[in-house]
Order: sequence, then structure tokens, then C-alpha cells
Amino acid sequence: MESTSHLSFLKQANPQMYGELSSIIDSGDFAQAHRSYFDLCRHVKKKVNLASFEFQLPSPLTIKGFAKIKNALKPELIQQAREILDQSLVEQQGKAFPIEGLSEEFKAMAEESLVFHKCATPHSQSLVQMQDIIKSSLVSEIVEIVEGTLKTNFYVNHFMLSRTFPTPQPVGSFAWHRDAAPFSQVHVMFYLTDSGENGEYGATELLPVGATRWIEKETGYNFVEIKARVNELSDLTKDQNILNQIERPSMNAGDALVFAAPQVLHRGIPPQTGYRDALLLVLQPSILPWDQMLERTGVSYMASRVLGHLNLMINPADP
Ligand SMILES: O=C(O)CCC(=O)C(=O)O
Ligand SMILES: [Fe+2]
Repeated sequence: MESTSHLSFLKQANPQMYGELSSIIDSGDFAQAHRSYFDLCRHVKKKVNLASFEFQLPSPLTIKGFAKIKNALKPELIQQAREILDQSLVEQQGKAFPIEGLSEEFKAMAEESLVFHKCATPHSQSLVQMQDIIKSSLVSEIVEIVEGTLKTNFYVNHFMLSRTFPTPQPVGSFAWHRDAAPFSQVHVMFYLTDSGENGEYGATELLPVGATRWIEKETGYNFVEIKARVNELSDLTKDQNILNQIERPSMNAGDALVFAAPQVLHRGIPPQTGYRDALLLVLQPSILPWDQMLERTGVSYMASRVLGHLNLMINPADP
């Protein structure tokens, strides 16, 4: 724990809160640790940057839970990311990510999802390039939304490069779900291919945060296990006022979808033909700003986090 860079920064910033957080982490209650850690990040930010958030407009993530940012990733970076994906999938021969060490439930999901949803584990030689891509991808519009929502800094917890093919059986993140992750987790999904006007080449559907809460209250559907996920929300409710709120943003390659994954119901839509390529960044609160963190840590540690859905079991102060 001592070696982790932002935890030692925290120690200087607020020894008392650091002490409290350390003992929670040592107790192994990572869910609680994520909450305390988030509080602490906000506390430090507020002290450093007094009242700078007071004048900000409410974030679209707070109001709706998601936002689309156009042209976040430049064409040459899209191409680079897709080349890394191509290469990685060839090397893995369709095996995608390592599933050893996962719980039985995740193993089952991974195996079922792997049939149509391939996740790359980039070669170590590609990691420098990945770092550059990530650095350029977090444009100011995205940074402002995320920082304005969290009211503190964030860091890139991990990235995932994926290629999704047509399937008659959409499962895992292709059925309706909320990610069972720390509440403050934000996902940024860069489309590397076009979705098509109606999502025919692969898309994402989301339900705004208000309607998601309504579903939770009325039906109890929230962080349901993988096998119990529904493919259609109409299986949960016939209320048109809710169902009409489902959105399927039309995405061009380079556009980004920023969303509060634990707070809004969402699902991937597999393509009808061809395949969908995407780069997902999973963000979490941080003491230091994301670019400083990226500079300090690099991206190699992220390779072991391809299945970041396990984040509740990861020390929030790591790296
Ligand atoms: O593949 C998609 O469009 C959805 C991704 C997703 O569920 C997530 O990033 O949490
Ligand atoms: Fe998700």
C-alpha cells in the first residue's frame, strides 16, 4: 500500500482521513473503502480548489446519466486503436481475455459472451501506443463532464478494446444491466466504427437515471445477476412513459458515450452485420488529475483489469 502513488499523496494531504481509509482498506471491505475514498478525493479537491465547482452547471451525468460527445477521437487514433485490436485478436486466436481466476459466474458469462464479444489484451509493445491514444482521447469536454459530476479528479482505472459480432443470443453486457461497480464509476465508450442510423452496426441503449430509479423502485430490478438479466425492458414494465425514454444514440466512429454505468440501465446492441469496434475507458475518482496519474503509472497495470466489473473487489487506492 505504501508504494501506491496517490495513497502517499493522500497521506500528506490529510493524515487523519488517510488513517481512516487505510484501516477500512486493511479490513478488506472494499465497497466501503470505495465510498470513503471518494469522500476523501472530494474533500481534498474542495480544499485545494475552493468553490470552483459552485458555479458549474449541473452535469448531464447527474441529470440524465449519460452524454454523447462528438468527434472525441481523431481518425488516426481510431485507426491505431483498431490495428492494436486486430493484432491482439489474431494473436489470441479468438480466445480473448484470460478467464482463469474469475468467479464461476464471471467465467460462465465470459465464455458465453466470448462467442460474439471479443476483448483484446494488447501486446506489451502496444502499450506505449495505448497510453498515447488514451491521453489524446480524454478531450476537455469529457474531462469537464466527469470532473463536474464527481466534483473531484478521476483516473483511468482500466481500458478495454472490444470487437462485437452479430449474435442471436445477446448476453452479459448485451442484456439490460447496471454495472455492479463503485457508484462513482464512469464509463467512456469510444466508438471505433459507425453505429449506423438505427444501430444496425452495433450500438448502446440507455435509460435515463430517473426512469432507471423508477424501474428499481417499482420492479426491484437493479444489479441483477447475469443469468437473470432481461433482453427487453418491456418484460419488466408496460409503462410507455418509461419505455419511451430508452435512447439508442447514433454514433460515428470517434464519438464517445460517457455514462454513469452503475446508475443507468443500459445494454450493448450487437451489430446485425459486420462488427462493432470500441474502446472503453473505466474512470474512478482520484486525488491527482488523470493526466498526472497516467504519466506516473503508465497503462501496463490495466492489462490485468480487462474485466473491470470486479472493481468492487479492488483496493480503491491502487495504483
Ligand atoms: O457494449 C456496450 O455498448 C455496453 C457496454 C457496457 O455495458 C459498459 O461499458 O458498462
Ligand atoms: Fe455495463
